[in-house]
Amino acid sequence: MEEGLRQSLEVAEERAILVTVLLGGAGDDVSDPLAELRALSSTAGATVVGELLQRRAKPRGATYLGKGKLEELVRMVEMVKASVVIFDNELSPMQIRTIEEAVSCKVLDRSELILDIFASRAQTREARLQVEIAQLQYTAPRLRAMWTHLGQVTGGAPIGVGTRGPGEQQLEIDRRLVHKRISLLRERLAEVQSRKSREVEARTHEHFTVGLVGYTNAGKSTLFNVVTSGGALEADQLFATLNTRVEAWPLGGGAQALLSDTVGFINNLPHHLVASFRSTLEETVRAHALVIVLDVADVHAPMQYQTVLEVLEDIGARDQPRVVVLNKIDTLVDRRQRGLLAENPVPFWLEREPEAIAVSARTGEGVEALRDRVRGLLRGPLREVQMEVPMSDSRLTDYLEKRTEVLDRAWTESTCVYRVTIGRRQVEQLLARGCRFSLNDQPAAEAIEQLWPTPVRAESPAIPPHRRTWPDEHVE
Ligand SMILES: Nc1nc2c(ncn2[C@@H]2O[C@H](COP(=O)(O)OP(=O)(O)OP(=O)(O)O)[C@@H](O)[C@H]2O)c(=O)[nH]1
Ligand SMILES: [Mg+2]
Repeated sequence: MEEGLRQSLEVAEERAILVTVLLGGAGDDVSDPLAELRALSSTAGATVVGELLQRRAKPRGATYLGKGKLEELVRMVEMVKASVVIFDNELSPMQIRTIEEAVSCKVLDRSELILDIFASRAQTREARLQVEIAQLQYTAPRLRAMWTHLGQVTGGAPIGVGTRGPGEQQLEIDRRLVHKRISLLRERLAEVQSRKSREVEARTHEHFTVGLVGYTNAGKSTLFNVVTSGGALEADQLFATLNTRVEAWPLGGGAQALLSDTVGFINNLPHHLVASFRSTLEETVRAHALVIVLDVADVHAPMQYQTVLEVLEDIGARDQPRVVVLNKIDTLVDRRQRGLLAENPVPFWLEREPEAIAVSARTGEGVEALRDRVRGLLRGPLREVQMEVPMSDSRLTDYLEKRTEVLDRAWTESTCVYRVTIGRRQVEQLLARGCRFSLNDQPAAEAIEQLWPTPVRAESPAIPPHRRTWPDEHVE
């Protein structure tokens, strides 16, 4: 191997060949198996100059690709003058090294590519710490395999691992140092996260919080900007958003939620990476309700939805009510005319998710229906009740006048007796604020359970038998 093939894992401005090995009939139903890797590569800044696809029952141990295909790859690299080969499959450190030796250029796998994108996007201190930990965990073993080798070439002189990544001061990485560095970074991250955790907790306590989730590029940030005062980056690239952003979402009728926009999900996300990004997803886990955004104009939407359900299950976001949003409906006619979609996907989705709401975050169509649905979730099922409240509590009477439907009012000497239509969450909120009142002549706290019996939770949507596991983070 030439010196420095893996000095940097960056692919920006490199000429890339994309490779995927479809194992055991995988990808038969997918029209363009390299579409996502292509999008990831261009997001990372690479220019795709060639693509190679192989179907195999299982990977060939040493080189993943079959012998003939590897030779084809070698010729292709020479012909198109590629400087990097990117695999959609996850490769072992040894496989990377062997393939690099064969093709005489840098070889990356999908996870490393995603890490490179995350590294170039991370802006907050927290995101940078998370990315660096993930890179050290995922990349270090691979670098070690290369290390011994490069050590011979350079006489043991330090080699860089990428300027955006772990940083040049870690050039002399060895296993012990990596461990040490990771624990230091973890400590720093823990400090940042405990502060954030408290903030999330306070928010959840005081407000109705809604988390926007979905596959990367589904349109979460665009929807976020349409319904809030905005400020989130929208871009036609994968992982445009890495940091969580929270803004108020006015729901009409005086109701308001706090909406959070966060990092998108992707199929086969590197486990270590997600493990360290879990705190970013904490917002999601704790939200009172989730809005799942789906790009229904994408032919891969069913796989993407499946990924979203799996990730939600994995991070423990299981119990909140969910609203499924079928986004980008403004593009359907055009996409069908151009032959990119065989049929209108909306009926398919409505059959699967009858409560789903079709919207276009771009044109605003359907956004009002979404708002009304979320307002319904905020209030919970409404009940007509009689509320006796102290006249002196002007905050409470003000709340009832502005945020509930008042059907009748009567006054006693010191109280006001309202007939209102109100939701359970509203009542709970008032109690949490320390308001004192009776409901249907009973103390409010007791009446709640009678008026709104806690429902027996329905089974959550089908989750495939395969569940991603969260390996303990380690460098091995
Ligand atoms: N035509 C159309 N384009 C949309 C719509 N919603 C989003 N887009 C476009 O889709 C691309 C991705 O949108 P984002 O809002 O950045 O997607 P995201 O889900 O936040 O993506 P990540 O942050 O990368 O996970 C952008 O180019 C948007 O302009 C829509 O309803 N119609
Ligand atoms: Mg976004």
